[in-house]
Amino acid sequence: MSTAPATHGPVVTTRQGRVALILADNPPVNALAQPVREGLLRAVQEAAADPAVDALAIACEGRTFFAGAEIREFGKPPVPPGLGEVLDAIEACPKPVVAAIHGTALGGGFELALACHARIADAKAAVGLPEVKLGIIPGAGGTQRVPRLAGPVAALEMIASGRHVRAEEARRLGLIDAVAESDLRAEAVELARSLVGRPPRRTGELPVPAFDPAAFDAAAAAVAAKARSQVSPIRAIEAVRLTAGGAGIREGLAAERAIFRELVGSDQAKALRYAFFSEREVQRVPHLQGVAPRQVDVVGVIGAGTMGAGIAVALLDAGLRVVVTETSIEAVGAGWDRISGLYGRAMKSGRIDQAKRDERLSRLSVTDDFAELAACDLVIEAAFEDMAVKQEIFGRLGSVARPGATLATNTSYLDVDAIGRASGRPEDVIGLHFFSPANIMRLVEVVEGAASAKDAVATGVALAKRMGKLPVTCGVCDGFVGNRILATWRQQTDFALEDGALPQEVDAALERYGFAMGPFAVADLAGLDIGWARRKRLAPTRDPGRRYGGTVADRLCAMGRFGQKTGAGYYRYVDGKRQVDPEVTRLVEDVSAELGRERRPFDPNAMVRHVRAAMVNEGAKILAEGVVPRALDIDMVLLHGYGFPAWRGGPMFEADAIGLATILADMRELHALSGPGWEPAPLLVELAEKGGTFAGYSRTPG
Ligand code: 3H9
Repeated sequence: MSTAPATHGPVVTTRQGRVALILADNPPVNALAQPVREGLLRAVQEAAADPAVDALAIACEGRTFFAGAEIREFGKPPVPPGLGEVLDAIEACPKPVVAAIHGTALGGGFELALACHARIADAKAAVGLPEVKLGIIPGAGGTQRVPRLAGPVAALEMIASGRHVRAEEARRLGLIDAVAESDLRAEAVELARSLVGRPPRRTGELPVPAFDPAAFDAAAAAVAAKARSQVSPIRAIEAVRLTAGGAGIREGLAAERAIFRELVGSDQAKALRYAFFSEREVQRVPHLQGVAPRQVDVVGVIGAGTMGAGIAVALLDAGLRVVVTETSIEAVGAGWDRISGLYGRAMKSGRIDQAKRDERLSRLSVTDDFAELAACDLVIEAAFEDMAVKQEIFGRLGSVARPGATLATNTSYLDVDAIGRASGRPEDVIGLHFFSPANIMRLVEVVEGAASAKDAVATGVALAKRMGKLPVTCGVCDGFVGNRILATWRQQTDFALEDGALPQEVDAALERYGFAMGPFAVADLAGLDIGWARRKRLAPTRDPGRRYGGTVADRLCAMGRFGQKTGAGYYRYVDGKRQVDPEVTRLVEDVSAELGRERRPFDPNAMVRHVRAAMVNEGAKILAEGVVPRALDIDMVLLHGYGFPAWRGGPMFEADAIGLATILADMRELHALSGPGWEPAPLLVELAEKGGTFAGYSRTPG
């Protein structure tokens, strides 16, 4: 081999003395697409055969080491060489091969590193096997090689969670051999050189370290319980158990590969691939393409309640300067305590250290002087959810904020247009609907009012991204996308109580469907009083011809049962533990009798079908009204803000997969039971009748 670089498509080999440095470059994330696999195979074979080469180092250009298999190739006929073949060549290489990891080595990328004879990573790098999040299991040795390095218990935890493991922890677990001190590539080459003359340490040939079988069983049981109906974590247990049980590497790899192949074509994997790509697509808002956001350095937050404090923390975490306003000196003190309290908790859990906390709080000021908002480029109002309160604030804000500042309301339901008009400059006004706790939850609905300037909306999107959030842009309607859909399907669960179900039965059915928590347990956690206040406010304008459904909740509230915080709600709470309450059972039965509704045996499947149909029907209305342009926008809201199971893709995706004719039939059944207001949406009828899908739907403008 000459010392001139040898190029095989996206893979180039250079020589560092007697070490071949193999560099791959496949932007943006070095996915192991076919040309990369082929290039790597040839480069490794050449270096192995080259008498002038003693050792090999594999590294990547760009922002990261290999981020895994090319996901877009899944479901298509495989084109050789397969990743397994490439990894076999690396592991079998008679000369030492070292992986130099920067960025993230994920999935097949980390599996490639595991097939090398040693691994070095830079201090900021992370490794992981996130395949379960795509509905599959590692398919190129991850389930077989990680247990041989880190032991089966740690391996199971890592594979079933799909979490990223930082370099230092990876070193402690034995997954990598060294953390680079300064120059990753030079140190990788040096490491390769130091291994020359020793027999290569092949991960696949290592024995599985001794472990406690009871600990493994406990970890497996925990994984199975958490997975609920998601298949991939359960199948991952199977593959790791095989290694733990002493299977040889060949047998293990074959079994792993068989499970991988089986899962890659499954409905859950398809849904999770859709969720992966939609999460990225949703951030490309068609009508905002090319619109430059406004510059934002200082952000104001009006109100330091739970929501305002959470938003302030998220802004500080993103490196911004933050001015929080409150209405009195006492409230300023309480606001400061709330915000620093959140940092206190973050420190306690080890998420940040004292220096970081101090630096973040140094960018915060809390004041009772509204005029200080004049210094802000963007202001987020997080005051009480009341139109009069918000309009009064925006009236003042309109004159205090500097020209060109973006003014955002964190409303969950209220009309952003009416709030915008009160400011006198509605073109600057948008909605930024955060979810509680705002420093943790990823979803933000960016609400575009009828008069909002495009660059104001783009500014909201850009700020949310900068905060590490997932912005979904939508138009104005009652409850926007998420709360509007939630309101409809929650009503179906309320009806179910009146028609024969008990809260725990409904919760169990929806948890089996895949929600992390059933709706009544969630209601108890969130507090029943807010919904009660809203129902009382809307009571005078409620259509008496429509089924109500709120009677059970109203009665609970009238008894002072506001949920977990009062020790009782749909359940009772003893020492913080949720328990079924016979008093609620009686109350539910009494309400049915009073309303004259016959209590029938609860049919969980029917209820789930109705819940799903209600979601999809409302989604169809949202699409037809142009509140969002694409079905995927709706799915991403439900997945990231409402606990909808990701492995179902989202209600609109699932509806397409089931077939819209079936959903329409469910909706007709639901209409018959629930009465006026529950008619199938015209778009659902239209698409079902012509065999269309929501994914294929695009609204004719106008
Ligand atoms: C696997 O490896 C199976 C093996 O066990 C067995 C094989 C036999 N493929 O997220 P970003 C795209 S399964 C194709 O915005 P970031 C992404 O769509 C795989 N495309 O960047 C986006 O495209 P666009 C296991 C991919 O910096 C662009 O790259 N690996 C892939 O915020 C930038 O992505 C994973 O599951 C891919 N593998 O985050 C890792 N990855 O610009 C998945 C990304 O058109 N990837 N793209 O929208 C990630 O977690 C993040 O992308 C990463 C970077 C952390 C790497």
